[in-house]
Amino acid sequence: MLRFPTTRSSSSVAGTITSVIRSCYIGYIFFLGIMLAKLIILHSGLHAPNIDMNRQDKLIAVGSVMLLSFWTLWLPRRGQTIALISLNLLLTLVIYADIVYYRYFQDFITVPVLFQAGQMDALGGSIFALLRPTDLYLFVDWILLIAFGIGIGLYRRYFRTYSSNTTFSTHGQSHYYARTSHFRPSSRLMRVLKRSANGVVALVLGCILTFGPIHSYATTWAKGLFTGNWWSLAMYNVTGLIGFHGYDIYLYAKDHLGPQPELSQKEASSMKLWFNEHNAEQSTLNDSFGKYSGSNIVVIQAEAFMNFVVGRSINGQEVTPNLNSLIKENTYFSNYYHQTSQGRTSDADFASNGSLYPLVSGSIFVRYPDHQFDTLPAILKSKGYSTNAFHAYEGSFWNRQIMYKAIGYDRFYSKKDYKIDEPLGWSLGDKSFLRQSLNIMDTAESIQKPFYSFLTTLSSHHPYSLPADKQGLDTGEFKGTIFGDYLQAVHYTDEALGELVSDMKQRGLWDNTILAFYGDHDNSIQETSYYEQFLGKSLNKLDMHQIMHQVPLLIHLPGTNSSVVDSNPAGQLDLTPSLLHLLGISQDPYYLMGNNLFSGRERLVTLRTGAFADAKRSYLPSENGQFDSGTCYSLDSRETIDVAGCSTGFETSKQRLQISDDIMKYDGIKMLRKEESAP
Ligand code: GP9
Ligand code: MN
Repeated sequence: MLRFPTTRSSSSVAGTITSVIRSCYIGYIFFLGIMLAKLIILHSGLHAPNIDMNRQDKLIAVGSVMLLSFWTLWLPRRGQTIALISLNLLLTLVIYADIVYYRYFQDFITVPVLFQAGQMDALGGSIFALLRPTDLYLFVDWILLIAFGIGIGLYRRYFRTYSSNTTFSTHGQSHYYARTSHFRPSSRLMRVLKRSANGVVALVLGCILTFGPIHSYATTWAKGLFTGNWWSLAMYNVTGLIGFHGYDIYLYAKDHLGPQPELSQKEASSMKLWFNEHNAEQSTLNDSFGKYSGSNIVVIQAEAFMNFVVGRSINGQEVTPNLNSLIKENTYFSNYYHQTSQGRTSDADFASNGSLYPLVSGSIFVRYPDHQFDTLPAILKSKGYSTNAFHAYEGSFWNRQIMYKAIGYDRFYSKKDYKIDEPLGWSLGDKSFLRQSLNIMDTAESIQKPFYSFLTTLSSHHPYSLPADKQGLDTGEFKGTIFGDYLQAVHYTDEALGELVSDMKQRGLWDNTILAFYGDHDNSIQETSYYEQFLGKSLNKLDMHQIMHQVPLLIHLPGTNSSVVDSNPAGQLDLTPSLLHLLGISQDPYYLMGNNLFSGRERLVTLRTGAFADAKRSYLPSENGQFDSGTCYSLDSRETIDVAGCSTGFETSKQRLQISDDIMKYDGIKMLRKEESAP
């Protein structure tokens, strides 16, 4: 703390200011106020769903600053001042780094970002373009503090010169020094006790202010966020910036630090053995192996596009006329399952491109972007393909811009790369999105043929409300319901698919490109009555299970126009092994858990819940996870059969999920590769 002689002559403005600063309460409250102001400045620069911070958000902000700083109240005054100034410096830098990073990536800095070298590439030389003159508001307190420090310095200098010429100087030590240097032991003890109590009060208050509102958010509108953890911005809206970083550090520590879980040699060998057997089973050198070698690949993952609409009409109008006519000339998998979990779109993406099961909790994209995987883009890139991902939304959503780089895409075209000439729903309408994406992959100099392009549509996202001029169906009795809106949205996306196919034909891409089109997951509309009304029949548990878990998969093979309908169960994990097969790329060196859909073998498809389907049966697990409490159905009779009939499939599925979970947890592919390359 700054100390001044407190003689009568010096008890001026500066004396008042310094005594105010000396008061630990005022200094601390001042610090909290400044940090709150800075967090409000940060928030006002985000285009966050919550435009303004509400009162609870501000309580969380103050509370979390208190949690970071309560301990400074235990320090003597000089130490407290130094600690608060240091904390201010540190927090201001964190806030500013987040502001600049957010301007480019629409995301906050996380631990994996810090650890992934090259992550900031994209910022590169453009960092100066991201700075704004108004950023200076963040540093106003520093400027004032420096000015104040200089002022005090000058004042002291002046006062010393002045006092050396007066009788006051002969008094030697100031009153202040006199006070502080002659403490009685009891008053010193009192001060220590008082400081301790202050710190504890700040800690308790910090906990209440932070965790009270967070708890109320997490149990209402943000339910499931801490397990789902789908988007940094959603997390920020619940926890505030400091809470966001705290939780991010906690997650990282949980996954990476502490006693690292190690896979035993025995488990590693059995994992390796499983893959050896699986690859041997799936590799089939039949006629279709390599038949389309060198073709371009375009994969379209369509938002909430379910299978029950395929081939159906409403009021005499087909819901998906374009997909229906494509099915007449291409290969259609009529019992294709989505295998997603909490990671929704990102799970479908990973299952399809990485051929491993999603996590029970959270998204692989968010939790393990730094783990090693064998992915379709990376494999194709190693074979000379240009690999690009396209999705006209914020690049940070589902951590895509980090993950896409990690899994082998040359470039990710996100919202900022599109002209928003057809604003629709969250972003750009699918018609324009597909048109612009095709134009990019066909004409961009950086994209050489053959190419692999992965496109994720968005217009048919929940809650499915399209403007009137985009509604092409007469949904009759469903008009005004979410189900009716869903049919409209799917119909619109189907039109977009139709336009893309014509465009591909016109550009001469249809005959040298494999096109795969599939839905990512269900539409979250759970009411059985809608489906019964739409399909005109009553539905049992198995019917609803299939409706909610099946999405269409269409594969166009260049040069063929015969219709093949494959009704054997299949799933998203099967996409990568199947496309590799068509291109003549052996799956042997890779760790992919899906089936090769062109091997001609019978298949078993496992869902994340432990449900499975093979050619004859379908098993639906119970909530308690016990095998016996689940239900086994015969797919011929569609009636329940003795659960024992599903025991082998249950064990197979359990083993698959376990292996996939071990790969995630132990960074298993990296580990197996290391073993392979060991002498
Ligand atoms: C947004 C889109 C939607 O980028 O992928 O994700 P979802 O909410 O369906 O998981
Ligand atoms: Mn989705």
